[in-house]
Parts: sequence; C-alpha cells; structure tokens
Amino acid sequence: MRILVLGGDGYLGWPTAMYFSKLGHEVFIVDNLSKRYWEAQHGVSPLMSIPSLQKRVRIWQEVTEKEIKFFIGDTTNHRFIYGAIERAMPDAIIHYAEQPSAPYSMYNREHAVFTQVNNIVGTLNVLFAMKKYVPNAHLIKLGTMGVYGTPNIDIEEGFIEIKHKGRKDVLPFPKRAGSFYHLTKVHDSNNIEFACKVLELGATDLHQGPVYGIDTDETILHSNLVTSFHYDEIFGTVLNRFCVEAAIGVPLTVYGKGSQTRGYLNICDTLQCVRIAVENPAVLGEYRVMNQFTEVFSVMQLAEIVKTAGEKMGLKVDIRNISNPRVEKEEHYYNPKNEKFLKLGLQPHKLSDVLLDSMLKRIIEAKENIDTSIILPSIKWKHKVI
Ligand code: USQ
Repeated sequence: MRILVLGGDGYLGWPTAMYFSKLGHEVFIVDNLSKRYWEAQHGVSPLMSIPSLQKRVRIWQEVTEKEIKFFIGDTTNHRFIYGAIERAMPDAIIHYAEQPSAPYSMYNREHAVFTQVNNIVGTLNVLFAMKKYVPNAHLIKLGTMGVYGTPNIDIEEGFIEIKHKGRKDVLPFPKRAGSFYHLTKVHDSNNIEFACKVLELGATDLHQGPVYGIDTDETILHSNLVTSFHYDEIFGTVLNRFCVEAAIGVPLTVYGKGSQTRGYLNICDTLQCVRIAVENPAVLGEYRVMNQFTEVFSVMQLAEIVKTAGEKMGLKVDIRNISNPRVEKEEHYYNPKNEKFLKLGLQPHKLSDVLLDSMLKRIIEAKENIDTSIILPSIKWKHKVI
C-alpha cells in the first residue's frame, strides 16, 4: 500500500514510518518540523538527540535498502497538503501531525490558540485534500482517550446508547476533555465524523491513552534511528518521566494524590494498533472510533511499579506527591472499554519488569544528557490570564 504518515518526524510518527516501510509498504512522510521548534521555544530536548529527517531517512535506506520519501511543510497550508497528497496518492493516511502536549496548550493564551488552530485547521485541510485527490483512502487519525474525561460511568468506544423519555438513540459518547490540547481532539472528532457523512470519506479515530517506551524493532537497528523520547514536563508522558527520574535519583513526581487513572500502552502497541486499523479499514462514509490502550493504572501504581523495578536494579527510588499543576479529578471511577482492537487480534505488550529494566538501562546509558531543570512542572492549568 501507499501510506502517508503525517507528523512522521515525531515520537510516534517516525517509528510508524519505519514500521510500515519494513512491512514492505511505500511510505511517505509529511512534517513541518515544528516539534523541533516547540522544543527550542521552551528549552527542552529529547533524551537522545535526533538527527535531521533527511539523515534519518538516509540511514534507514542504508540499513534496510528501503526508501521513505518526505515532504516538509505544514498541514495548515492547504496548498502544501493538497500538493503532498496529490503526489503521494496514499491508500491510507496516518495522521499524527498535531501539537501533542496538554501542558504546552495550557502555557498561555497564545499557546492555547495556536494549538487549536494548528490541530483543527490542519485536520480540516487533510479531509478536503483527501476528498479532492484520494476519496477512497482511509484516514487513521490519532485522537486521545482524554476526550472522554473521567465520567462516573463506563467509557464506551466512541458511541453510547442513550434512553431518554421513552426514546433511545446511539449518540457520540459525552466528551469532557481536560486541556485546550485535549479539546482539539474533541473538535477534530466532530469535524471528521461530519466530513465522513457529507464528503463520504472513511475514517478511524483512535482514542489513544498515554504511550510509554523508547525502542521499537526498527529504532534499534541503528543508533541514529532512535525516536524522540521526552522526559520534560511538556512533552514527556508520565511513565517515561518516572523512568528518567528513577534513573537519576530524583523523586518520582506524582501530581496530587496520584489516584488519577488512565489507559496506557507501549509504543510497540501503537504501531500494532495502527497496522490493524490500516488492514481493517473503515468503509466509505463510515466514521469509526477505537479506544487504543492496553492496561489501566493509577499514577501512584505506575510510580510503585517503577520504584520496584528501579530498586531491583540497585537504584534508590523515592516517590513524592507534589502539588498538582493540572485541574483534574484525582479520585474517580474509570472503566474504559478496548474490545475492538482485541477482537481484531491485538497482542498487548504488557508492562513488565523486563521492559522497565531495558528502559531504565537505556536511560542510564544516556544519563549525561539529562537536564534536571526541565523535570519539575511549572505550567499551571490555573494560570493568570495574559
Ligand atoms: N502526571 C503525574 N506526574 C507527572 C506527569 C503526569 O502525576 O510527572 C499525571 C497527570 O497529572 C495525568 C497523568 O499523569 O493525570 C497522565 O499525564 P501524561 O502527561 O502522561 O498524559 P497527558 O497529558 O494526558 O497526555 C498524553 C500525551 C497526549 C495524549 C494523552 C492521552 O501527551 O498526546 O493524547 O497522553 S490521554 O491521557 O488518555 O488523554
């Protein structure tokens, strides 16, 4: 198949591009390299430095003899994305090309507005470009479990049957996102569902939980094929941060009570889920939602797991409850469903000591790169209006 990965320079996009290339598909990347700019803007950088996209693609070709083509440009520029899609003529478009950080979107007014315009306008342009050049292609859009919030009922996969005053209907599951970033995914979902109906496109909206992990089968083929692993307060997801904190002897930063609960998954399972979605496409006119996570943990449970794994390796690991910079429920019911991927054959990589051992070892090897000043949270949800 011809596969276009939007956001193919990022933490998940780059491993996805290599994964599909290795499977024998013809892979194209679109990226505007803005993640590298946002990092510079806030003085943070990934644990392992990332070569230019040009160099990564060249090394990939040297190692595997497979070519990944790329277009540098911005999805919010409709002329650019129309041109890229016309040239790539993809059968499937895997869309990660959004500002992915909740704290970034909560930094100030300008970051909130930027995140919403960037994510929502970019996705709209992709939908119209699909209709114009590849109306039969399948859009696989990376969304977030965070769109649902933490309701006091089970979380279904996108839709719920509601009975009201003697009548019933299947309606979108109520959304209650927890940041201006998470809200972009709510708005994207509404736009995509509507576009599927009126433009007769086929799309799968993947509501993904926080991802953890450093390596995939492809990133380990060469030191320069590593992905953009963050541990800072802006781009680092919680388990990745805890592993870095454990490796350098900084107390694990549990926000608030730590009973906040989410559905997590290994980076290798992101690739597996996206492949399953590509191989089982939505039909034209269909908007489909699949919840993408494998295991549910509270933040404190994650901290305890990292502490146990770290101590087995001789590290001294402390857990510290720090004042929660976010506005989020700390004690809540959480029972999300993830049956669709399991039914389609997902084989989860569960969080085990083996994985944490290898992650911790990898982090310890790169220890001299760690900047301890970017770990503690400074971005507050309840900031002063600017
Ligand atoms: N947390 C801590 N300590 C930390 C960092 C985070 O206790 O040092 C807590 C947060 O308060 C939150 C939970 O851990 O309750 C998850 O936070 P996170 O930073 O790992 O995840 P989040 O900000 O929700 O965003 C990440 C990705 C985003 C994706 C989302 C999926 O950055 O792109 O959409 O996970 S979900 O969380 O299901 O919405």
